[in-house]
Amino acid sequence: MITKNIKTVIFITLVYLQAFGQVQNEPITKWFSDAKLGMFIHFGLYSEPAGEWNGQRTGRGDYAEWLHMQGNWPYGIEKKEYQKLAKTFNPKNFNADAWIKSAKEAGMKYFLITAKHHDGFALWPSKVCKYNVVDATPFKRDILGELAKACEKYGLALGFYYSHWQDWEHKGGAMPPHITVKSETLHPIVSDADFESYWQEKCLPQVKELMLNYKPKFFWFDTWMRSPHITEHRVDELIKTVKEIDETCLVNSRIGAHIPGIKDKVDYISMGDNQVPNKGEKKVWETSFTSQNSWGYHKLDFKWKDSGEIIKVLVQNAAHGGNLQLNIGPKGDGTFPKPNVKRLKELSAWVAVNGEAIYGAEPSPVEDPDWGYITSKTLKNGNTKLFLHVLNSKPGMEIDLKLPYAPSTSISPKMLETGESLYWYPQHKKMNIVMPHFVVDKNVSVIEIVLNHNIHERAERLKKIEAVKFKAK
Ligand code: H79
Repeated sequence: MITKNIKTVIFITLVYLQAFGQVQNEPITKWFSDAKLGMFIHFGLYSEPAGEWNGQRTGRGDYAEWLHMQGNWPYGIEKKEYQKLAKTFNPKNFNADAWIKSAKEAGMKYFLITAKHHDGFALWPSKVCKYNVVDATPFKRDILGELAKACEKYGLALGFYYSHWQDWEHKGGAMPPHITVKSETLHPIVSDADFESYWQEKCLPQVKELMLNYKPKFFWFDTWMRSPHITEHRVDELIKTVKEIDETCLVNSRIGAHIPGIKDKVDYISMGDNQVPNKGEKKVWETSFTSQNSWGYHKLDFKWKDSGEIIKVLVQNAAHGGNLQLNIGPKGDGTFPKPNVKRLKELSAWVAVNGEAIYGAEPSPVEDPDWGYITSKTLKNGNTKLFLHVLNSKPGMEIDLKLPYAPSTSISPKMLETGESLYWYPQHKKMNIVMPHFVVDKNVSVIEIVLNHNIHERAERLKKIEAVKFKAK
């Protein structure tokens, strides 16, 4: 009798949890906002020439993935000529397991790749268009399929960049406005009717194909502020194509960057290329940040960002509720360039000791200080833990932490990496903290502070008390 009752209680509880519990209420973007760090890959026919055409460095802008339009500067390369690259595309050292393993080791929680970039070439055996890695190249392997398997093995969420607007293979795909101006004969302006045929024949069917074949967790579509042909109606159609198959697959705002109110239609916001904002957004967001100046591997581009800069962007974004998507352009043989190998290892070392201050962390509960950034977590007991990310720390340097109220003297700040307790003294609504005499990390040193209360509740309560006091006056 008793066991029967217990069973009934458990059953009812389970039903209740299923229907109303946390699992159901969790937003579909939760994994993405917790992730903080992802890997972005630009890989395609352009990876082998890597920014060079006929012995000439490609033109203005220097984006290797723009070779089709930037080679033979200023006219761009003829389509037939560019597409010959497929005949020699053979990244024989490509190893999906190695890519995803290094992403995992560097602390990346998800993986995003150019399934199709502007040149219109597909990295999977698309039944929709033969201009793809299996039908058009000697390599003949399903790059996306191998990566999807590796992502599953290492527990990374998989996402696809799909160029839905620009497509330089299909006669109806959009062309960059500046190139059509230079050479109307090489690159004619596309009419809306032609674009519609591209949209129905290639774009929508390929996105559907990607959804069904590889079950991605998110898409990264790409427009800029002026993107003719991408109407609100077409954006709605594309979102529907994704969501009809999987409602939880996330879509980004650059599906229609120029459309008013676009942020309300999508799941997450994509900043402009390499744009690192000074404040957050109402929704979760990300910065796609490339390792060189170019996105695809460029052998003559030596503007490699160092790991210090990358880690600083990571903490700045985390403090404002955003992710960092670090872009890598693998070389034509399918391996990562040496500077990337080094930077991934440096990133890996930093997140190995400071990951707690990033993953699953919330934006700074107080305003940005001038010495760095702050993230926070709410502990199981409801109290707040703060992480102070101190940039370019110097021995014995003093930093001040402004709080919404006078700090309690029982607080004990510690270095997250070494455990060293730090000397500090209170001032009005402020903690003055003295940094260690041996610098812990020259880029970003993290201090952890466990408060014995919840910072938001405490601030709220104080505000109410102040309001009552004000009325009493
Ligand atoms: O995939 C990467 C870029 O290829 C793509 N978005 C990132 C993630 C992108 N393409 N164009 N843009 C972003 C903005 C437009 C840049 C342009 Fe230019 C300036 C087009 C012509 C002048 C850069 C420089 C591209 C060609 C030359």
